[in-house]
Amino acid sequence: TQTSHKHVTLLGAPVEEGAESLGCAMGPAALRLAGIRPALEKLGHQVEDRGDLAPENQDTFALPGSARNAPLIVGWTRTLERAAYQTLKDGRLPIFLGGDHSLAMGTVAGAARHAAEQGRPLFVLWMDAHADFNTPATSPSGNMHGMPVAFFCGADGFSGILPDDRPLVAPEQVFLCGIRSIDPAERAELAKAGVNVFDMRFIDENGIVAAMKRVIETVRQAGGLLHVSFDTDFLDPDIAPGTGTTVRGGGTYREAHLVMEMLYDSGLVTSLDIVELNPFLDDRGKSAYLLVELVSSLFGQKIF
Ligand code: HAR
Ligand code: MN
Ligand code: MN
Ligand code: MN
Repeated sequence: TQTSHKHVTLLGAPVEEGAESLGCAMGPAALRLAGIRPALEKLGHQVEDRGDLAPENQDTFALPGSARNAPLIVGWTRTLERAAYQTLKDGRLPIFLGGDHSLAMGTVAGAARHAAEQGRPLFVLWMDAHADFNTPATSPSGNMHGMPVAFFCGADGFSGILPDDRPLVAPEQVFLCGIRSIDPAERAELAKAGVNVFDMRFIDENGIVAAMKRVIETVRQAGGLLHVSFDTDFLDPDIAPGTGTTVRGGGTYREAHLVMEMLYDSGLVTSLDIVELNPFLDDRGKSAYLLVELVSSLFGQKIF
């Protein structure tokens, strides 16, 4: 509505080298073509599109262990950390158009710096089939889109990417939702760290509303800020085929919309990533259009 409109900034992050198969670099273009800007404007929001960002050059940086394309991903992390921090500081709500999920190393770190400056806790809602809690030491693939949650929770193995005193996110302030694929070492580290996990079994048994109520209540009671990181593969592959690492048994059409509707009603969301859309794998824009629909629900689109 006009009275509660947001000042939204779209930022394209065409990074694809954190994933196994290429194509995510076309994600920002596909989300724009599917109408993300007019969808937000129709809901009364003020929207600026800053176009696509480019990574700063880090081609001398190396990480020990298994981390493919680390120099490039580190460049992206530093660029996106600053972009997220600055956009939030300007009082705007950034929507990062991915790009593979490694981009959240930067976006969440930047949101964490902003939250720390505000003296408020940052919470992260991670909608995903995967936990993305590998490190260069545990990753079976070396793909850095499987690592961002471990990175911003402060796991070992990422030193030097950002200054050592960078604000982290406490694992207890991270909620993974929709999880149905975890690697063995990743599972062990995740449990040790104490990240909150609403896996698909929890959702099947209790409903997605129970999970969302817990997230929203926790953030509200803590007076926190909330970053939502939405991986296309949270969704069931039948409704969102356009992503590189589909896992069957995912979120349904209505579950996904309901999450977004509840988040809108909460008024708590302060930053957003839309990631892992691979238009090369999509079916005539089906996944891109669905993601734009979901963003509309997150920004106030009502059924009735
Ligand atoms: N766990 C696997 C790995 O680390 C795959 C995880 C990455 N896939 C994603 N991220 N799409 O959510 O290699
Ligand atoms: Mn205004
Ligand atoms: Mn992911
Ligand atoms: Mn995933």
